[in-house]
Amino acid sequence: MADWGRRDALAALGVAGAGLALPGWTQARPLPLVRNFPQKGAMLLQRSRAPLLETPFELFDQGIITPNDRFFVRWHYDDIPLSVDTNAFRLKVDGAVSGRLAFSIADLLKLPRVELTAINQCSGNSRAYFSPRVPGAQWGHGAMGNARWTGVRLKDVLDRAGVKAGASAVRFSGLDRPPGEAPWFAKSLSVDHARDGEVMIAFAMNGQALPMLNGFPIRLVVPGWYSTYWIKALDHIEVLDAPDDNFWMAKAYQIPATPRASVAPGTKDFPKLPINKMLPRSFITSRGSGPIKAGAPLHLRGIAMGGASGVAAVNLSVDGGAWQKTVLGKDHGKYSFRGWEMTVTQLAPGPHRIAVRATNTSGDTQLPDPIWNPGGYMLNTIEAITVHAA
Ligand SMILES: Nc1nc2c(c(=O)[nH]1)N[C@H]1C(S)=C(S)[C@@H](COP(=O)(O)O)O[C@H]1N2
Ligand SMILES: [Mo]
Repeated sequence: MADWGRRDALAALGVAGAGLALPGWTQARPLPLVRNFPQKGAMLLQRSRAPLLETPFELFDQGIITPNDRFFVRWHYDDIPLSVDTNAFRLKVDGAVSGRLAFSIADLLKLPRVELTAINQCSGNSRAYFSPRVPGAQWGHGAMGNARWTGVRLKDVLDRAGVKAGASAVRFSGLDRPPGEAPWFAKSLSVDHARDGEVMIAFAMNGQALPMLNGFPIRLVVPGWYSTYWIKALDHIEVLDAPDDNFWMAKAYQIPATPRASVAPGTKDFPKLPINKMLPRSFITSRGSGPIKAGAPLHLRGIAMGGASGVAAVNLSVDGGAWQKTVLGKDHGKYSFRGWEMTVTQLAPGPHRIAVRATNTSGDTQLPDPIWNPGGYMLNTIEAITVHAA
């Protein structure tokens, strides 16, 4: 509680948003580390109800797969499923289909299996680094995770129900319930996207059942798209014959229709569109603390993502110098984190700024200048660390 207080007080004073007053502030955010959530290990507590749990950044240095018990958690509403009777559970498919269907878990398990490693990243991952600050959960970089998902193709489920010609969108919702008259949490994809053969209904994560807080018994996986679309505890698929005008599609999760989803800070009126594909990002995870040896080789490693396409290259720059190519780790598919490493030599005594930049196979790259939008979405500015050689 004391930690919350300190953070809030600093934010209220405008100190946290200043960006230059507190060196190290952003790396040592005072969120409490808690262990009291079911099926979860030590997580940074953003909020208890509805749960918002952040993965401590150090974990990303341990490998490119995020363990289930350390995977971040985000729910909009308090009333979330705490247990599910898997025998009684049904996934209903209705709307503009030739036959309404209700799939049991056993029915789903009979469909062809698919497996894919993919990053689940919240639209507001890294929101705490927006300057000026924006409302919403002040996530550091830990509202993302990478897992091997096992499940069935959404297309196979839709084909069994028979999507009617002329259908426009497919809407998804889960077992969580809104309070009072609040709008049901539901997101939709175009029919073509829903039937692309990549979007999947996952029942396993890293070879195990999904943790309850990550969507047990089944969730949607929308590779390359922000996880607002990855509906958890999915129990209803509705095929629509017109574009979805529900609150969560038409009003929430809107981004500026501008390059990099960026507008001048404070701008409220701008053409908008629903958030969609992810962008390339990269991080240095081997952030040592304390001084490093001047003149000695410094080994650095980290992770990168391509976003909606694979990682083509990760480059590193020391003190604003030329971008040098790092060595990429094993390729686990275009939607997965990709490890990278590099040894930097001969750092003169003093501070050094080391920046890292990912470029994806579509040619999109990270830029150094910050972006801003009122939702605090899609931050993908180049990340840098400062090391001290002595
Ligand atoms: N049913 C349901 N699914 C949901 C949400 C939700 O509130 N309810 N939140 C979405 C958002 S915004 C995010 S960031 C991801 C988080 O997935 P995770 O909790 O497994 O990390 O779930 C998505 N799916
Ligand atoms: Mo999110």
